[in-house]
Amino acid sequence: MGYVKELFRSKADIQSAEIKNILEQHGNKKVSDVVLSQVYQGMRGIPGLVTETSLLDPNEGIRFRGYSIPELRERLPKADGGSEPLPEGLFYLMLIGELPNQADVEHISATWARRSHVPNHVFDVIESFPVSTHPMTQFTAAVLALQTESKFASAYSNGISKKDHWSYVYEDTMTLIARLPRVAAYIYRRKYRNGVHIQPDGMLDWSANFGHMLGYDGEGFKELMRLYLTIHADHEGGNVSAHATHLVGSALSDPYFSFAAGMTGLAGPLHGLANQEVIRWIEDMCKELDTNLPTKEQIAEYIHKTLSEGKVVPGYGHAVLRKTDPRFIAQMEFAKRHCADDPTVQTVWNVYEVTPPILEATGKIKNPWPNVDAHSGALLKHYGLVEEDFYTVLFGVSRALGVLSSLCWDRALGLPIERPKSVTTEWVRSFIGSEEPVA
Ligand code: CMX
Repeated sequence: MGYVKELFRSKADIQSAEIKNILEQHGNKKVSDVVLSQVYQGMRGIPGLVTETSLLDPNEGIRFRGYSIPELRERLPKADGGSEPLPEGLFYLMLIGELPNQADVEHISATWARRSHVPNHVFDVIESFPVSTHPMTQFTAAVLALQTESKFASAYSNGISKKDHWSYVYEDTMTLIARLPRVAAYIYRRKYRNGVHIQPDGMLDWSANFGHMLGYDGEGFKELMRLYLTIHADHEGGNVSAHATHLVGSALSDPYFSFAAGMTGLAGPLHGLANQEVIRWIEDMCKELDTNLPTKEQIAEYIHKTLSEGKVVPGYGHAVLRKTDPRFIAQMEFAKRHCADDPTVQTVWNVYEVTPPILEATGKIKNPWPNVDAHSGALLKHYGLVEEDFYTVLFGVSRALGVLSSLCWDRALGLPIERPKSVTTEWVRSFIGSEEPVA
């Protein structure tokens, strides 16, 4: 057993014992009151699951094991000559609960590089799709094709003790994360670069190697990838991709099945696909106005038009956040250092000035501020990655770090199958004491 796995096991053993005590002593303590509007409207604000890896504060934003994004940018180990955190370090932090040192991060990097070989049948599955197929469809199918390698699935069918589930889930997690950049880069090069593929470079860190396989070897892009793959990794447990992964995993579906479920959720335009939608929205606006730098007045008018057509302004709003997303701010800071003159970046900043008061004035949008997706596309575009259909795949590669480290915790803590109660409107009528439909 590698030392990270052993460390994880010892941390999980301690935490399992603590949770047992908590439940014995406080299991009947009331956590919240639930009102009918929450039942109908997406279960907002109901604390209904435990996710150890990160916690979201509506005003402050995300903290990973207690560390904010600015703190992580300072304190996580960096690549030689780089100034952005290595996502390997964030994975270690989410899994173990402590900041890693340089050697820990190098160990994770080396483990992933060693396990990164993708079996040929996965490429065959990708090749079986028409090239025009959306990259998220190809990506999700490729994750399912990788499932043939699941150590958890084969161990389970051979008969293993519940106590050992975590160990196989851990192995699948490490292998799946190791292989995702190669799979994603293959889809990119197939769809947008005439199938001319680039072999991995095992000497590079996970993000730099991903950039290399995509065809972007410049230092700026590698730094962007390190930041991007860090900040998109986790957003506590209730968001669609994290929750879907956790839910499916609770049936003891293996990490490949569970992650594929998370990715089909990430592919929705109200969640991860919003990064694609933001760039499309900006490009449509620029095309309509015949400019690459619309004025603030023109942007305001375009927002009103979007709202009047019954559409959402992509990249704005959030189910939990009530302030500007610190992931947006981290990208804005990166852009200020690397590409402040880029017209799309400037448009994103102008949209940021104009949008919140307009959304606020509608009186119904609870959070008028930008989320992570409002900025990411402009940065990718700046470095030449202009194919916006691919953006959600990048999000997905990053999201694997959070949802799969969480899945290791789920199995190590022996969390049961998830099965909330649902009710019917007929049940609600009788609950509120009405025999007829409420007029
Ligand atoms: N533009 C226009 N209308 C918006 C809006 C936006 N950006 N954000 C919310 N609204 C609307 C909702 O559609 C809802 O309208 P109805 O009452 O007519 O149905 C109303 O405002 C209230 O919604 P809310 O409670 O403020 O927001 P929700 O928690 O229901 O939804 C979210 C959150 C993210 C789905 C929503 O803000 C949205 O659709 N934003 C645009 C898409 C987006 O950027 N998604 C990415 C989120 C981050 C991520 O997961 O990656």
